[in-house]
Amino acid sequence: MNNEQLIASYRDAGQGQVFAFWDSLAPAARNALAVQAREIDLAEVDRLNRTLVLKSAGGAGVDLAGLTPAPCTLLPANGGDAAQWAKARAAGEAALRAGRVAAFTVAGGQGTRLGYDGPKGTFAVTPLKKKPLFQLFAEKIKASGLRHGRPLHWFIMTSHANHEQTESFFTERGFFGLDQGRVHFFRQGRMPAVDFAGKILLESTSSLALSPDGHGGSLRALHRSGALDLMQREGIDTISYFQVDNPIVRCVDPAFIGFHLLAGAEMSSKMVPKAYPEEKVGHFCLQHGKVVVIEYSDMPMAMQRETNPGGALRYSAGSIAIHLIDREFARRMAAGGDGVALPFHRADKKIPTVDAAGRLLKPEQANGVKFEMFVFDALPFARNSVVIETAREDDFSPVKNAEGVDSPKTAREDQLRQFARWLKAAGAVVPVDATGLPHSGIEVSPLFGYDTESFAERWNRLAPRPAIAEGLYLE
Ligand code: UD2
Repeated sequence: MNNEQLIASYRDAGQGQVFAFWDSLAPAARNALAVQAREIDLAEVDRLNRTLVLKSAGGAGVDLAGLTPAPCTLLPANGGDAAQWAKARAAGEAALRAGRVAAFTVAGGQGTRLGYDGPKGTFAVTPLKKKPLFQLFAEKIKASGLRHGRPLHWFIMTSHANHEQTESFFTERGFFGLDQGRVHFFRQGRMPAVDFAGKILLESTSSLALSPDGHGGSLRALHRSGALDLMQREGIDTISYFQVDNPIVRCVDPAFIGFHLLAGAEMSSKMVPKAYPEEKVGHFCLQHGKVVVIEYSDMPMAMQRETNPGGALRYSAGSIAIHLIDREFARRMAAGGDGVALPFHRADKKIPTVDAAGRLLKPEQANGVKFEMFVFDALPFARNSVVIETAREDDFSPVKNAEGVDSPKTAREDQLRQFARWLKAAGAVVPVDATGLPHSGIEVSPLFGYDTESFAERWNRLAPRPAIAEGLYLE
């Protein structure tokens, strides 16, 4: 399609304003605008305008009909079957030994709430060594590979805004000891923002207002980037999905992998019981016989506060955004068709744009709509979706806000508590406060130990054992 045809297609779609400044643009600026304009699926934008933007202000409304809490496999400590967990763990370990699993981090978000200017994965999180999130994950992934005798492939989804910075961060730091050939970066897709009349907004006279298409865009991006084909060539059929903001996540968890594979599931999830009704996590529910996640912002607060006769929260299973995804399921979702597609969600935002004279405008209030897909919306399309419980203190302590809940401070303290628990379980005496926080700043490298068992194995081989004191670093 040449530029004339491109411009005509926009005019025909009622989006001619995108080229309002075309005649005044220099050749390079024209080219840049045309490249962006070609990236847009105008039919998709038109569909979203009809279904999400023009239909109603403030969102399309999520279908809450017939919701019940989703069934979950509980931890042995909470009534689950210990033999079943042991069997699942063995099956997961076998899959890791066979090289069937890849790690996958979604790291395309903008991290606005944290107020950190850089890719979130480069944010320093550990208590002593101030390791960045990416290094922590790299070491966990390396440790798992060493344990199972099969180094893992690691896929990292970036955004257009942070891709180069992310890649050079890894290059400058020698890929944190990983084999560079097994670390794969790819960009997620972008969607144009529109005003409340459905018109695509310009960010400048020669660029569109584009933003990442949400973590749900990861399924398309895995496909488009060739990652799924690479996995197929490598014999990988299971993708271990986690978010970049969670330092204590188990990047690959044998028991979880085992439950997923033994059930023949196409997409599985971990849940933690919600800490309090207002906690900002999605809820695992069952709807029309399928597992769905209803986001905190979509579930009425009265429902979030509902309790069972015993007083426990009825919708207690909180989504911590840890999933296993079957490779071919990801391919099917990415291809779409036949009613198979992730829905888009509407978010009303303040979107910098230009006025009719091409001057930059910084709106004071929401002036338009961004479109995002959520990966958990794939769950109802999956065969045999499994939800298992995990212990919050071993899997979830995200860094979201600069201060208060889910902040660098809470994540640091949760790591310290975890190190103290591992030490105590291995027989060491560790002075802690009433919340389990050790009195001394200590740190354990994932290459020393990454869970109670692997830590104890290594600790028990140490002779002599170091004193538990400020600055103790075990690597
Ligand atoms: C997400 C979940 C919430 C809960 C919580 C746990 C949604 C809508 N909600 O909330 O239910 O599980 O996490 O921590 O997901 N990302 C991309 N590209 C994008 C957008 C996000 O890669 O276009 C990544 C981002 O880098 C991060 C993750 O997705 O790793 C979560 O994004 P978020 O911080 O916007 O999600 P949040 O905290 O609203």
